[in-house]
Amino acid sequence: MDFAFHPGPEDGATRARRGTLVTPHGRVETPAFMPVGTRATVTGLTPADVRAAGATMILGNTYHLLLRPGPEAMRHFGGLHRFMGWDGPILTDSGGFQIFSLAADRTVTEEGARFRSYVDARRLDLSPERSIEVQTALGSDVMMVLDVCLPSTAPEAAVREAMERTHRWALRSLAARTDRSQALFAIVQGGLDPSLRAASARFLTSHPFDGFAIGGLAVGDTRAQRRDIVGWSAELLPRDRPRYLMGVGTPPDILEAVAQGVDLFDCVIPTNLAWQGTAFTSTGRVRVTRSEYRLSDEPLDRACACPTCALHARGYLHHLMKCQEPLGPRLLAIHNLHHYLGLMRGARAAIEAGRYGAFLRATLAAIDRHEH
Ligand code: PRF
Ligand code: ZN
Repeated sequence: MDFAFHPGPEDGATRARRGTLVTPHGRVETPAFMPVGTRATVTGLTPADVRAAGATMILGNTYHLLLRPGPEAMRHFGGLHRFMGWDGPILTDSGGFQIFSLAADRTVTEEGARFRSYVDARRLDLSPERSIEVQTALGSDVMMVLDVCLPSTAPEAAVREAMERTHRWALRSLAARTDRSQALFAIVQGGLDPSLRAASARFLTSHPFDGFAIGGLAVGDTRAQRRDIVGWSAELLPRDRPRYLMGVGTPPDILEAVAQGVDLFDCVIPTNLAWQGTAFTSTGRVRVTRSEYRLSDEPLDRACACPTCALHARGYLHHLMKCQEPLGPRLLAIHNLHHYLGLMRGARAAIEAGRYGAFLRATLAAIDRHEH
């Protein structure tokens, strides 16, 4: 089965919408959150854990997998799905963001990026064509174009140049795709400037991409700035293609973007914060390492039906984190993913019932009451 997107019912009062992605590895009901499996693993969790938490689609990273184990290994194992034992849909990021945020000794020209591998100090090249070639070896269901991602604070001339190069690279990526069963999404850039964002959305949507992402956010911008940019960008994206907000964010960020018509999300926050001992709950964040939880009999979240909350008290999780037992972050990551994916399930049900606005207000109020 090839890739397709079926837009579904709209909320009505907000711009939130239901939808279904159809991919060669199954269907994804949207709005959806993709757990991040950067190095062919959602750290500490098995594919069965990730599935049980309610995930249907996960994200992998071209940049990390190019460095190790490399595309030859990926071809040897028959692609990322088989390699990691995840048989559901996978979206792979292009490496664009990682080159600009992580790579050492980086030079970027019109041709592409050249940088040094953190694994063995080799010089590596990543051009738009090479990124597509690697994503083809990974065999992901959705590939992303290589883009130029600057900090939100970059000067206007640099933001414009980066956006224009992103556009040229997007067209080169489209021309480089060989396997039409792999979808290809373009990435809207343009920093915090409404007219650049609009120009980027207009340019990219005049070409036959399967979906459109909003990039360049959560890189030094505020929540209010993100909301504005998502609004300007989402408005100009076609209704019949999925809209994906890259690398965002906290539950309020995500739920607000759903109200603006965004369909897809990924973020390392729920899994990374688990490793630092932070849980997301229906009443806000809980830092389980704090001494006040040492003798707590409470589960992380009374409203949560996850295996962690069914069996374990905050006091036990506190103990595991204090002892640096690997089960501690694992139990927290399981809970956090259940929480995020439960919010998305709630959002989808609320949209279908035409009461997304009320769902959004109630969910944000429950978090705010406790976090402030
Ligand atoms: N581009 C790519 N991946 C990304 C982003 C981007 O702008 C972001 C936004 N900060 C997260 N991941 N290719
Ligand atoms: Zn839980």
